[in-house]
This record gives sequence, C-alpha cells and structure tokens, in this order.
Amino acid sequence: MNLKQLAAEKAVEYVKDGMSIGLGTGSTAYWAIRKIGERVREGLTIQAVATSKASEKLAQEQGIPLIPFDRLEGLDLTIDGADELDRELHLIKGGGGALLREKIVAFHSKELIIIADESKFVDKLGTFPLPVEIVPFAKEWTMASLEEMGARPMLRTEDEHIFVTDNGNYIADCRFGVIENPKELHRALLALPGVVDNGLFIGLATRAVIGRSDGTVTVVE
Ligand code: DER
Repeated sequence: MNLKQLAAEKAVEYVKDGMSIGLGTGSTAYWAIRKIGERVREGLTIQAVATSKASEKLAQEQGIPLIPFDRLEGLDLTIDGADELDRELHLIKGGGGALLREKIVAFHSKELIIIADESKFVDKLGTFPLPVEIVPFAKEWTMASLEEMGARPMLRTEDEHIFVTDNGNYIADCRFGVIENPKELHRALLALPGVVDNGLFIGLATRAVIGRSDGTVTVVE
C-alpha cells in the first residue's frame, strides 16, 4: 500500500452512514474516492459532491451517489489532499488546479480532513509554488501585479497550452519563497482585482491524516 492510499483509507473510516461528503481532487483523494466507492458497494449510504470534473467522473464510475448543490445546505465532511500543510493545518492547495471548487466545498463542510503522505508535512509553507486562480481578462496586468508582490508568477501550461481550470480561469504558480504569514498573504492576494482565489487554505482544515514511510499514520488536529 502506498502512503497516499494509507492516509486516504484511514480518513475514510470517519465517513458514517447518512453523511453528506465532499470529494477532493488529486492523486491522494483518488484513493479516498476509491475506498468510499468500495464501502458504498458494501451498503454505506451517503450523498456526495465533487470538487472537480475529474473527481465527479471517478465518483460516477465508483457508483457514489452525487447530489446537486440545491439539494444540500452544506456537508458533514470533506476529504481532500494538499500540496503542503503545516502544524497549524494551514495548507497550500491547487497543484491539481481545483483550488476554487475545493475551497468553496471546504468552506461549507463541518469538517475538512486533509490526507497526505509525509512529504507534504512542512514547518513553513512556501517550498511548493502557491497556485493563484486568475481570470483570463487582462491576465498580463494581473501577472504584473503578482510580480510586484514578489510572486515570480508563472502561468501554468498543459501540453504547451495555457492550463484552463474547470471554471474557465487560469492558474499563476507563484514562488513567494517561505510564507511567514499565510493569513496576511491570503488576504493581500484576494484584494488584487483579477485574482479569483488562491491555494492558501487558512482555518478550514479540522484534521490531517498523514501516511508515514514506516507504515503508520499520524493524525494532526
Ligand atoms: O489540487 C489540489 O488542491 C490537490 O488536492 C493537491 O493539492 C493534492 O494533490 P495530490 O494528492 O495529487 O498531491
């Protein structure tokens, strides 16, 4: 079993009958969706929403009942990955380009459990470039503003084309270096016209389940 699968399957133990669940995005959340699907086929009764078109497709393939947002007022639990997390459960997310939908779903969840292998657990955020979702309109000016903030932004590409999120926006991967004050940077980025949101998740995660190379799991709360 790999460390992502180890963490994911441990986190899925928190899923109980009758819950409404947010399904994360990425290669770690993949294992959680697989395990939830297995439990649904064994009789688990839940309803779910997905944080990306990719996770929606996987959930459908796994037979997980997806429910429209107008049928829910919020979620009991979301399980999602992260690119980096620190001891205060501040996160960098967006490596998979799903940060906007993930943050909306996380915000409306009573609990957000982050699943990760131990390589994601850091003292300070910032080694991983911070994904920032920007609108295509006047992207050059928005990128210039990020540059002025010290971001050294790179517009994300995929197969030699500009990467487009599920929401029709672009991602600027920003290399700020060590982020000493994630809350302050999050606020400053949101104030910039053209920025939709960013991969800093502050005060949203309630627990992290971390797969360790010795085969154990650490739960951070
Ligand atoms: O895009 C995202 O936010 C993903 O959850 C990412 O942060 C984690 O992806 P991984 O599980 O494939 O490392």
